Parts: sequence; C-alpha cells; structure tokens
Amino acid sequence: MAGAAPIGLAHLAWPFFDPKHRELAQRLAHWTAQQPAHEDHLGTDEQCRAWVRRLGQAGWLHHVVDLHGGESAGGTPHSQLDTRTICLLRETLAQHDGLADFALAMQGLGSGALSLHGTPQQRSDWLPRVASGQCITAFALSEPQAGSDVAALQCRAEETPHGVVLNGEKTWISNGGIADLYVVFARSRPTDAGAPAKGSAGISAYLVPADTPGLHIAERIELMAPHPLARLRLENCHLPLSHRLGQEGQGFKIAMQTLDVFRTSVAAAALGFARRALAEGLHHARRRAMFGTTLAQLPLAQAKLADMAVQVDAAALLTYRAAWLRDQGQTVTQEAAMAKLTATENAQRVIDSALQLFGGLGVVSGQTVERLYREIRALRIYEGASEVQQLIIGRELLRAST
Ligand code: COS
Repeated sequence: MAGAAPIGLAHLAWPFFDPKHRELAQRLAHWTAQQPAHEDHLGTDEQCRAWVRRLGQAGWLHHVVDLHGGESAGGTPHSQLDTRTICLLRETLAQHDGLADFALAMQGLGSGALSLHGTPQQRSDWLPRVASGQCITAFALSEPQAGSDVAALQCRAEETPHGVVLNGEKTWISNGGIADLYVVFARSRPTDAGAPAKGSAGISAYLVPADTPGLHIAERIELMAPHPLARLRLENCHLPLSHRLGQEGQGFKIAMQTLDVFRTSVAAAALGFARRALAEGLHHARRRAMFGTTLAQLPLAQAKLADMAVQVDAAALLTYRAAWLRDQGQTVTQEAAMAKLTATENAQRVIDSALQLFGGLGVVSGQTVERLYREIRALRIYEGASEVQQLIIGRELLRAST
C-alpha cells in the first residue's frame, strides 16, 4: 500500500474471532502485501481473471466455496462456509485492490446457491474448479424490471420430463461475459390458469454453463469503478433437469439464503474500503503542512478523523456480530441487513471525509481516495440497496414484536 501507513490488525483481538481467524488474517495480510494492484494495462476482464487465478492458486477461494454442504439444527441448508473468514478476506482484499475483493466475492456469490443446495453430483461437477479458480461463476438474479423486487422476475423456465427451456433477460450480472457458469433464477411454475405464477412462488434456480446454445451476452455495462458486468439474453436455452438447483419453486428462498451469507461480506468489503480511507487520511494529515503546523494538529481535522474512526468501528461491530451469529448457525436476515446498511453508508461518509482532507488532490484521477470514492458507491446499491435493507430490518422488527 504505497503512500499510506500499514493498517493494523488490532480488531482481531475482539472476541468475535477464534485463533484460526487470527492466524488466517496474519497470513492473508502478508500474502496480499506481495500482490500487484490496479494493473490497468491488463484491462478489467484480464485483471479480474488474473485475480481469480491468483486467489485460487493461493487457496483463498476454498473459503468461499463449500465442497460438502450441511444443515443447521433446524434442518435448513446451512453451508459450512465460515462467514468470519469470508469477511476477513473481503476486508483485507478491499484495502488492497477493489478488483481483488470483487473477484473473490463473485466466486462465492456465483457459486453460493451450489454451496447451499447443490447435490453431491452438482457439487463435484463444479465446485472444485470454482475453488481452484479454473471456473468463474456469476449469480444471475436481477432483470430490467426486477432488481430490488426479486419476486417480480419474468425470465421463464418451462420444465418438461425431458429438460428445461429458459427464455428471458438478466441484467447487472457481475462477471457477465467472463463467467463459465451462471446460476440463473427463472419462473418455472404456471398457475392453474396457465399464466406464470405471481410473486416469490414458482421461481427456480438453474445451472447454465456459459457455452449453452441460446445464452447471449447482450451488452457489456461500464461502471465508474470498472468490473466485468453484462446484460444477458436467454433464447431457448435447453438444459437437462439435472441442472436445476434444489426443488422446483424453491428459487426465491435459495436466492435469499445466498444473499444472507454474502450481504454480511459486502459490509466487510465496505469496511475494508473505509479502513483504507482512514489510513490514507491519517497519513496525509500528519504530513500536510498548513497554517504553520500540520493538518493533523488542527482541531477541525482531528474532529473529522475522530468521526471517521467512530464510523469504522461501528460498522466493524455490526459486521462481525452478523458474521459471528451466522457461524453459530443462526438466521441473520436482520443482522446482515443492519451490517450492510451501516457499513456501506458509513464507508461512503468516511471516504468522503478522507477525500476532503486531501483537498484538491483528492479529486485527481489516480489518487487512492479518488479511486475509493468511485469504488464505494455501488456497494450501497448491489445485493440489496440501502432502502431494501431498511425494508428488511423494519419487517423483521414488526415480525418479532407480534
Ligand atoms: N431466507 C429464507 N427464506 C426467505 C428469506 C430468507 N432470507 N427471505 C424471505 N424468505 C421467504 C419468506 O419466508 C417467504 O416464504 P413463504 O412464502 O413460505 O412464507 C418467501 O421467501 C417470500 O418472502 P417475502 O414475502 O419476504 O418476499 P418479498 O417479495 O416481499 O421480498 C425483499 C422482498 C425486498 C426482501 C426481496 O425482494 C429482496 O431481498 N430484494 C433485494 C434483492 C437484491 O438483493 N437484489 C440484488 C441482486 S444481487 S446483486
């Protein structure tokens, strides 16, 4: 991390973590410091592929993929994924390079439904290659008219005894264009009248290899902080029924359970970006001469740094709580939503404050704080916008109080 003081690992002393997490975090910090960052000459797709390869070869992707699966005490699928480990991975990688975090996270999100609901055959067909970085995955849920409102999705799956045929459109698909495997959510169950079932009922999940005839990359989408992203079109994609994940009609719950795991990790990534911004702000304030002293000695700058530190720790506490609770086998729908909401919103404020401390330099292209400013914005939207998290928290509160 050229230009900034190294970020400490003091939070690892907090009781949320076990010795195995502390050991992993030390090893990861050491490995990450030796990796290249922002290899812009490679182009976004190539950078992303390179990160997947490196993360796979170093063994880190094994932590976002569950080769064996399992159940919680209540009998619902509960993968053996260790949420605290995933959070530490994302937090650390995000401090180094947003694309490194993205590459790791999308291997997890893209294969999350397989980790949770895959049959032994489906797991062995795909997951070892996902974990080694040889197979890139994507989670294809959103549609032009169904982003926050997943239950409104229109993509059709016609199941017959001989297979399934998919037709429709998917958009905002991370890894779209470079993925080898798409997990596609589509409406499979007709109502009695023969029309598609409404709402969350009747949605199923399917494994769609990238070379399936009829699967097209309709458009590549450019973001302000680039990562591979595309709109997909599915035209008469024929698949064997063995490519359905879980039971027919379970797709909505599979999607929500997958998001329950990875939303907490979005919070961790935001925390990583915020920690980096705080470190950059401190480093700069100590060195910037101003009014006969340094910026760091000015009370207003100290107040800003103090606010930044409080927001980082508040985000960290909610993030680690959600991760720890899930690792105890608990359902964390509300806690994950609280963590994502707080960590992403706080990170936006922390990064904005860091940029303000840099003054004009902060908006110069290529400055770390300028890059962080572009990188954080999408996290308040993807995997459930802040407003969706508020909706989830509100509903959980009302449910618990009846
Ligand atoms: N785990 C398991 N089951 C869940 C669940 C979860 N986290 N959340 C909901 N369900 C179940 C419900 O229990 C309900 O089951 P029954 O029909 O058996 O009662 C069913 O799923 C429908 O749930 P609900 O009524 O809450 O559905 P809604 O359509 O109201 O859901 C929200 C609304 C906003 C919660 C949902 O659409 C959502 O999460 N949207 C954001 C999606 C998102 O993150 N998009 C980004 C895509 S990835 S970049």
